[in-house]
Amino acid sequence: SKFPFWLTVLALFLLPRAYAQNPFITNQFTADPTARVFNGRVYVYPSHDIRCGPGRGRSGWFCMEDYHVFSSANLTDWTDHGVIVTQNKVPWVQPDSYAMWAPDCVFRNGHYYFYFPATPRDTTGGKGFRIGVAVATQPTGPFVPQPQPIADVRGIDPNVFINKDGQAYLYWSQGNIYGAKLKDNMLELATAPQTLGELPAKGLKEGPFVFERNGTYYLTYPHVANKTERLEYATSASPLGPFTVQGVFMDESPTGCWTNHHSIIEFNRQWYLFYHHNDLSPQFDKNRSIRLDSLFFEPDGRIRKVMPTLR
Ligand code: FUB
Repeated sequence: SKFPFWLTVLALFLLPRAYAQNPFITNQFTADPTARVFNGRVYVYPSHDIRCGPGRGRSGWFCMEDYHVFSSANLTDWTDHGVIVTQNKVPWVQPDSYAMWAPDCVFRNGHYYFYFPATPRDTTGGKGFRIGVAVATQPTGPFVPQPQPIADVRGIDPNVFINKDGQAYLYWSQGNIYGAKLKDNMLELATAPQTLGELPAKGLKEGPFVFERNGTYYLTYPHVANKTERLEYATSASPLGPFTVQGVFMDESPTGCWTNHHSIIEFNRQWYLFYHHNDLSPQFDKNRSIRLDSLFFEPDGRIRKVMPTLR
């Protein structure tokens, strides 16, 4: 009853394909995945792309009206927990604006804080995106939106990092990347917004995601250096910098999805990169889908380039 050699070869050939699973959410379009580990389970908070139509958003552009959360214990079987925040139930959001862009969610003091950008009803403080917070006691909600967006923040792509000393930081983008300390209530800035160091001067930088490993703070971000976004990173000895650019850890897509947007987690002693592409909508890159791949560090702390894997 020895296992035949040819069957071993066949199994080795088939196994990676059998387990490859990108894009890993296929029941809807998803983008901008922020992954977090809560209670030994991975939760992913992405944007939710839909198809625009007459009277529904701006044709040919991003169109998003709500957020779902997904979770998994093994990164293979995913549960869709349904809608957690929807545009017309947030008091400060312009109704039917279809601009619920890239979110984040963190846990602190018994509460889950969900940060999301959207366009406001009241533009007396200026046009453009603001960043709001919704609060829950479970990672799947119900999330209760705050009545107003965070004061003194204008921009998109919120990211929250909680340092090991307990201080929380908010990062966001508005062409460049900005950061500030958050108050303990997680709802207000404690310091004025600031830039973070010598990031590339040219080309859009957005989607910041900050994490710490072995005492080094990594600021990772999509950057348009050429035609489409590639993922780059910078490092610092402190959460607000100054950061020093280190390089690219995911190249531009050869098939031309204009955006990429990511997050990085360590789960069961392995690091993972969550990001997006337009696998389920090859003709229209504003209908995206989220992927994940393993991520590795060199012994000196540099991030090894991630090569996307596909189904
Ligand atoms: O999903 C809408 C926008 O596209 C995000 O806010 C950006 O980061 C880019 O992915």
